[in-house]
Amino acid sequence: MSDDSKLKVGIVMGSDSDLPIMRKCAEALEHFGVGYEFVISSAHRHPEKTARYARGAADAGLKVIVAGAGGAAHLPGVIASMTMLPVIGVPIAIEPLQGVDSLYSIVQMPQGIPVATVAVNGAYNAGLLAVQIMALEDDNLRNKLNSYRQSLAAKVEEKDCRLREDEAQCRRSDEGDQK
Ligand code: RP5
Repeated sequence: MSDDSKLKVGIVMGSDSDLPIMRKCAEALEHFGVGYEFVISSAHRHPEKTARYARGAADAGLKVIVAGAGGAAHLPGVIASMTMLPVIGVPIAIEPLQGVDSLYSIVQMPQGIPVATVAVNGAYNAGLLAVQIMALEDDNLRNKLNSYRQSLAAKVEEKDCRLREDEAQCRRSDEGDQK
């Protein structure tokens, strides 16, 4: 856990094999100074633990749950069925279907119990979405999100500028070759 006093997001995953991907969610949260905890649970291997965690999450002070799983990935949906907190699902790519299975499992929640779904292995975006949800009631987070997006735009400008400079240099050297 990054900081108990700021614990806001539960990052749950079906197995430690999901951790390399789910760490990216933590990276996003750390960027915004949002506290989190990692939890390994499993809807099919340890349903009791999963139920306990989901049912206690709101009372524990969590605001959002991010749940990642691969294969027949029912973990986010099962958690969502046992809490009123928003749940963001991260489909994890594993063999042999490379995430198509987990994507469909998570995104195709039947009407009644929604799970927000990010891209296959899109754990960083799951963290960002969690921050956006919390920013609805947090001006400081909203300002940080604004700065983050401005930095994304600045990077695009920088890349475009670098590309044009390179092109100009290429044109100059082409002209020199022809003389
Ligand atoms: C899922 O099964 C987990 O989320 C993981 O993505 C997948 C494989 O788990 P391990 O066999 O690596 O423990 O429940």
